[in-house]
Amino acid sequence: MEYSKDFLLNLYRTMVRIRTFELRAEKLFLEGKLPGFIHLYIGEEAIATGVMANLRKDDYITSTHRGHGHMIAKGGDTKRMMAELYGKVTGYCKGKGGSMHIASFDIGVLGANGVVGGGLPIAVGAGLGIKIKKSDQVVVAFFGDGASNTGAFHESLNFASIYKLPVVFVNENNRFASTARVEETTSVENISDRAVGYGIPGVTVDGNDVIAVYEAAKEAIRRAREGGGPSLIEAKTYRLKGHFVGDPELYRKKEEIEKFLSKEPIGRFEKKLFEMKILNKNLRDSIWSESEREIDEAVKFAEESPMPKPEDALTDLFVDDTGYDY
Ligand SMILES: Cc1ncc(C[n+]2csc(CCOP(=O)(O)OP(=O)(O)O)c2C)c(N)n1
Repeated sequence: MEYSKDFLLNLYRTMVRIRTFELRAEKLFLEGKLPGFIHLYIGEEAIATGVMANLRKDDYITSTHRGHGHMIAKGGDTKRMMAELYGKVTGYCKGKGGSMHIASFDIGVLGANGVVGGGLPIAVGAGLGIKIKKSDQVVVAFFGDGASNTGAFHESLNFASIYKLPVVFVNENNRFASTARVEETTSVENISDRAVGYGIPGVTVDGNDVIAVYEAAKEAIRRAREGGGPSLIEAKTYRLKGHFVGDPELYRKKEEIEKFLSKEPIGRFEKKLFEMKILNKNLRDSIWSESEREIDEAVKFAEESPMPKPEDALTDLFVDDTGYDY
């Protein structure tokens, strides 16, 4: 398939922006500037980027504890994201969500979720809402290989299949659930094989190839939008960093990570764009420095923003008026 130069460069730019954000978050966390926990998406950028290139602003996603990349690719503002990581009042959730729980309904991000598998039933609920409203929006649920072993995964696929909901389940198989290897915890070689049990299409793609992800998502999203129901995409990738920043990583050897560095999505795509003469050294350098500048500004915004007030600790936790008369 033919792609425009702008389209390909936009994919590249999005992946670079995610990587830059993540590398900075890692550095800031190690410097003790960020509270809580940080789980990085480094090495998995092609998945969020390839999927989101098919979505509209009014489509929905649900995300995981490793959700910064999803948020950036869906159109999130890195200033408000960074402020959230700092726990500041200008953050997406006024500093109360932190890294693992960023949500923004106005761009369709129904929430990142610290509960493994927790985003799947939420996506199914949103899919049911879309069906009742008879709109042509779609929902994408992102989740890890570990999440595919939870009850929530199986119930969600079953329910979405029965009601033919417009949900695309995107499994990010980065081969680890915390310290456990996928082959030790998962009954099938390909997580996409599980789609058969629910009567829906399932496909495995190279999750480090942004175009392969884009194409698989395009087909699944088209199908969902046209009323064809859910599907399952497994994007095989590799988590280049620890489970969280600070993870001693006793469960794998350095050589293993080095082996996967040659397959990482940004370098691979960059090579392709150089060969196609779409990218040259100057343009590449300017995309990376533009991205660094964006993140510098995000950090400045976050650092200069105020902390939430203690008396506001319990606001925004409950809905004041549901609109229902119980
Ligand atoms: C229901 C639940 N069980 C256990 C945990 C602890 N936990 C946090 S992340 C994680 C591993 C998740 O692995 P996976 O779904 O593959 O996502 P990845 O971290 O690889 O992106 C676990 C077990 C949790 N947060 N929620």
